Amino acid sequence: MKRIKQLNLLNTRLGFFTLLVLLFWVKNIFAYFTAFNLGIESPFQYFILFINPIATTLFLLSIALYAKKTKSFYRTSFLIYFLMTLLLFANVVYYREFTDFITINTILGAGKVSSGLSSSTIKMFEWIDVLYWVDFIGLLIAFFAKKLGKDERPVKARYAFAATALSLLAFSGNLFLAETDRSGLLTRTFSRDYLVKYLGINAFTGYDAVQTYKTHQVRAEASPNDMDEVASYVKEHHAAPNDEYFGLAKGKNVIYIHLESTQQFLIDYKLKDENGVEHEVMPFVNSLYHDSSTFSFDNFFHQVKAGKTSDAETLLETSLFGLNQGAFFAQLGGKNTFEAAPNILGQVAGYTSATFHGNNKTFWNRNETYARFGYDYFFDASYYDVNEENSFQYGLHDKPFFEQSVKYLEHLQQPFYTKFIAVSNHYPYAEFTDEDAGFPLANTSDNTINGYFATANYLDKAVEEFFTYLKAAGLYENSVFVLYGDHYGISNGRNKNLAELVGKTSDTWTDFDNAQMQRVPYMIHIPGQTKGGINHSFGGQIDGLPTLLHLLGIDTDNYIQLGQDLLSNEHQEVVAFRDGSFMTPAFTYYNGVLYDNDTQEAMTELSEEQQNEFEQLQEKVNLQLATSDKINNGDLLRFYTGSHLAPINPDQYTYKNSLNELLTIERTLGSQSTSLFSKNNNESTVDLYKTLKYQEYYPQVNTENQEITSDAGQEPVAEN
Ligand code: GP9
Ligand code: MN
Repeated sequence: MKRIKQLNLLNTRLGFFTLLVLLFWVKNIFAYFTAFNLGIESPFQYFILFINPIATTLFLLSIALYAKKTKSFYRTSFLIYFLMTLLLFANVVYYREFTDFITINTILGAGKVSSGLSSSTIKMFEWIDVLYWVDFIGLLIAFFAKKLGKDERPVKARYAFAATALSLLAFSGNLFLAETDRSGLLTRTFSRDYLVKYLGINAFTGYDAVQTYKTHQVRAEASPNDMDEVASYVKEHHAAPNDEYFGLAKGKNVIYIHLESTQQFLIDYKLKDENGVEHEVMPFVNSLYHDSSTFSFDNFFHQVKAGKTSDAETLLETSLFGLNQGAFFAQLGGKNTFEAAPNILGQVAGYTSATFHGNNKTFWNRNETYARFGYDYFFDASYYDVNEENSFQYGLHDKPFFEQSVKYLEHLQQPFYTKFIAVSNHYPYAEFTDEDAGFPLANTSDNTINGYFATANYLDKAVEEFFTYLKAAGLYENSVFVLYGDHYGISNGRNKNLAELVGKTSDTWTDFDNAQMQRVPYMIHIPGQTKGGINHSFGGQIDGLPTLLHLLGIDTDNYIQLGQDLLSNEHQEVVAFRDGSFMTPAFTYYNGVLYDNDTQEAMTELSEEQQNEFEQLQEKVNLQLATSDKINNGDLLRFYTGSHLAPINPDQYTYKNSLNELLTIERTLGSQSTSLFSKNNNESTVDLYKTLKYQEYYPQVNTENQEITSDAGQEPVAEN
């Protein structure tokens, strides 16, 4: 009898180990499909999802294999299995409430968890959750009832080692596949969803633990003295507001419009189709650009790095840089103290703040970062009707995005500070396949470039429709609009293919040209005033916040901002790129080479005077970047009291049930409510929104003599 038992595979240590690995794997896959929404887009991603629990499960359980004593083998196995199950289970329950995964900070702080838990602990559990524990309990019972034999023989060390080695190998393979599908996964950390989707919950938690530990170390070393140094730097560099413009937009609503991947060269750009007919890419944005109510800038540069969109948000809303490595939002957005625009405007001028964006809230860790920026509301993908037809990899397309946003916007108390993050004009600039197709594609050897103009045109139309609504609804006149490009759309690696389209040649294209391409649109449109125009002053995204605050009549001298008001007479025209390159009206310093902007040539020999000037500029740039890093890495703003802003409690922002919250506020305020809805006699303005597909703007002509397909470059026959 004993013999038979021993032959039974499950009664051996290796058999038991294998059983645990298999059971956990199944549980994990079950959770992937029933509890989480991971946005799987291809069979390849399904494959990665299927295999990703294996490596870490093997690794963790293999630890028990090293135990010699019988008791310690089984104890360790059960313990590890219990902990893995607990982690999975906790994530399942947490996700149900927060649509997010548990971070080490959440566990340590437990603020968010407990605030969610306390309100409805019981409600958070569902019967199905029992499934995560039945196997564990079943195994325990079987074990103590001696149905599961104890194997007294230790696993040979080389087998234990082989299991660990196999798990590491499996992990490298997993990581390789993940990187093939989504490069920069670990360096850029797009979102927690991505880490789980590609590497699994255990790996995500481990990764998060390492990151948390690293940031904790740096922070622990920072002291209030560091803050004093920073404060004196900021004081010295502060550019006083220009009286002519200070307060020009005081009290107005702020509407930021994020023009995804839009470069300055698209402004006034006309794309020639194959018949030589020119098509203006962004006619509506151009009309704003040339309007005397708009402060437009044509030497404005993006300053982002790996955090792309989120870095632009950091720059524009905190006047600090992102990090030189990785995404700032992901690494520190959920941990740091900020003096961000929504917080300042909320506390100083009574603004209500909201971000609108048709992607999941955890992308770029926005949900955690926005809470620390002081955003009252965040309408992410969960607030929109997103389906396969109206969306792509990065979320809801721009036309339905703006259209569906207004049902929330109309309930915001005024004045409000809002940000609309469009996304359709995002790499890979895929051709529209429905009635939104029609704008001509460029004809280069690079499909990414070819599609760029059509998606930018789509964005332009989406913005125009939004403006048309705002005018009809009566929000336009009392709002100030900030339109900005977040970063390049065409990367330096592709620019040679773009050269011909921007009046250059690929043979003579240099890094000088690459640097010039980092210009992005920046315009502040203030209906009713006429002091605008195209300003040629050199500046960057870091300068956005003081510029805007001064226009809103808010002094910035007590805030820790590294940029300078672009309209100030004291504004210095030195634009730092995140890697230490820079741009001034006279020089371009890019990838280690200094160029003369007039000759566009590299300056190989510098006079002593030029050398000095160069060194001074470089020092200035490095100091600005280093100061930003010091603030961000040391979380120095937690020590700063000079701004007199009350500290933020990020746990108060859950970004759930926001519409209900807004309606309650409206009701409570009654006749004092300043929302558009209330001002409109409690009637919705949603019906004022008109949206058309491209082919409705440009109906196809189809007569006997002429047969013109939509992509043959037909001139528009109707604008509306
Ligand atoms: C994703 C969107 C795109 O939500 O904002 O971000 P990007 O890839 O441009 O940084
Ligand atoms: Mn972007």
